[in-house]
Amino acid sequence: MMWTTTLLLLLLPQLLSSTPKHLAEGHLVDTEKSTHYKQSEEVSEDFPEAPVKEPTAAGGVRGRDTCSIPCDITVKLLRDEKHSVCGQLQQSLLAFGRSTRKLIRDVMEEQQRALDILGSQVTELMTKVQTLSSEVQRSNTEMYSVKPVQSHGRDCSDIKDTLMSVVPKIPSGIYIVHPENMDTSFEVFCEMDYMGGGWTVMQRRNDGLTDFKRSWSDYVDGFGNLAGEHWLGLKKVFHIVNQKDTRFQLHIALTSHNDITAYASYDDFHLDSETDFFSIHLGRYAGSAGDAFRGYEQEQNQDTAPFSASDVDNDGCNPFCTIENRTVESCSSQYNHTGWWFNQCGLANLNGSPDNVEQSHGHWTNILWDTWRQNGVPHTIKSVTMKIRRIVTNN
Ligand SMILES: [Ca+2]
Repeated sequence: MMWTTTLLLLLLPQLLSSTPKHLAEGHLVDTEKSTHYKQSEEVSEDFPEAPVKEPTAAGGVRGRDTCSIPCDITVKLLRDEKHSVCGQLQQSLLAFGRSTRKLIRDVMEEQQRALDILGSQVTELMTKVQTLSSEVQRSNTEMYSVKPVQSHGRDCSDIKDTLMSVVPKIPSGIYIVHPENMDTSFEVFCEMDYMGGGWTVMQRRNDGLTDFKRSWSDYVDGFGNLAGEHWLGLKKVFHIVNQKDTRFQLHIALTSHNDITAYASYDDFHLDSETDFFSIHLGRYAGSAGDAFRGYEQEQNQDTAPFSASDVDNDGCNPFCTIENRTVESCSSQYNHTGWWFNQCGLANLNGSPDNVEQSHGHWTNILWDTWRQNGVPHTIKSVTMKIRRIVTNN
């Protein structure tokens, strides 16, 4: 005990002189501060302009033997250095943030400019498309005289007879007709070039763009686009062909998918009134496509048959027919819900579709004129028109 006290007394002055001031004042050099110091030392390598520390300073904290500079100065220097490095880091970070924001802004502005250019290009293209569309429409209008020609007549034959003496060439197109004994006038497409002209078109199928799956009332009133596919309407046709002192012929022109043409012509054609479901009456046949209206056997004969539609059944299948080993209750339903003068269903249905599809969901959808064949196989028909014209009579 005695020698320990003596030793402490001997060492005390030396201990007091080497103790850092802040320790003497009650401060602690904690591990956090040591860590800061080490970090500062490491950072200073990355920033050459920062004051370089004498390595001995570290030793100064740890051991009194190498502490040549007073420790409080060392700590102050280190703190200053830390502040300087932190300041520089902060500046760098700020600068980096600023340049990043600028970069993003620039990229966004560039993309916006690109989008603006694309937008204006799209607008320009749309304008061009619209211009082209209106040009096409205009040329169609000119080609087919979609705007009705302001010359009236009872039907296209009547108009042709009237205009023939005053116009050198009568154009095909849409005309206004007003048959005898009818309250109103309506538009029709007149073919003025085909076989001498004067034809009133009562049906046309050529591109499949018009839906022919229609109800009775549509087939009575007519539908479609007169310049393209259409069904003029049973009522209008009835009034045209039932005018006083007139007789009409019916001409059916067919084109196959391999562009072969054929026709069927009937030298008399008229319809009964709506009370009798617009039953069809046909005269003598002439042509190259065969008489599909009458077919080969009496039960196929559609001449004098009333008209049927999907909602009005006059098809002679009552309660049903057996066709190609199939039980058919409604010919209209079986033939894709089209309207026609079906009779058990018969060999003709010109309201079928021009699409080259043999069957669709068990229905027969094609344009049917079954007597027009090649090597025993019916032609696939891609277009058809039915048109009527006055027959010159002596009385
Ligand atoms: Ca039936």
